[in-house]
Amino acid sequence: MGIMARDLASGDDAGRRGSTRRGSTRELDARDAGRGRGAGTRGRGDAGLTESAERFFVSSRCRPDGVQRGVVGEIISRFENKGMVLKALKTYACPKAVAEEHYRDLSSKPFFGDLVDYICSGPVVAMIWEGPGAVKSARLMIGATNPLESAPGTIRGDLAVEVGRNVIHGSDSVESAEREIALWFGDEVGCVDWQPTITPWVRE
Ligand code: IDP
Ligand code: MG
Repeated sequence: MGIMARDLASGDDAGRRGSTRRGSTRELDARDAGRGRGAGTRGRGDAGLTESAERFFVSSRCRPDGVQRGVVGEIISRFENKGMVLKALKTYACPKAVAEEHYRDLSSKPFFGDLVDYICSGPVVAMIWEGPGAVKSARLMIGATNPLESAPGTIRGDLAVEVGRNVIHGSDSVESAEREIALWFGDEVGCVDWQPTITPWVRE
């Protein structure tokens, strides 16, 4: 079973911060994710995953300074302009347990505590983007972890200067994307199964 934000957040905390969950929540787990990849199939919770498309989890970590700089719109524009499809979006006050689970692979790092505190310190805008090769493509668009080493033209290269304030998180593999989608959107709130009418002009 995938771990969901609602499993990690305490009852009151989840109710207050998790906001607008549906009455009946559904969980996206590895089986669901796999089901979604079959040709012509639509697994529950797959938010419209198609055979040639990957989903990609992005959280634009906008603290008050980031919001004032308008980086959420900038980031959305970049993925939209690339031709990726926005499948889900929500503004979220991240509970500490979700942040710790999200970054569990970094739990031994000295900056782990600061990183978790940072993610929880202001609103996070979480998104699911879909498109062919979306994970690799979006990682290229995001740029290197250290913004001073991110190429100009990348999101971090253009919008950030500090590794601890590098504006955006992006999944580093298809597997982590599915894990992160289950964690942040397991209840499917904000997920929409749709394709833009312009799709034939963007994809063969
Ligand atoms: P990524 O965000 O490019 O995938 P990761 O290695 O997964 O990079 O690290 C997650 C986040 O942890 C980074 O985006 C950054 O905010 C923070 N981080 C990584 N390395 C350092 C560091 O050496 N010092 C402070 N923060 C770091
Ligand atoms: Mg990472």
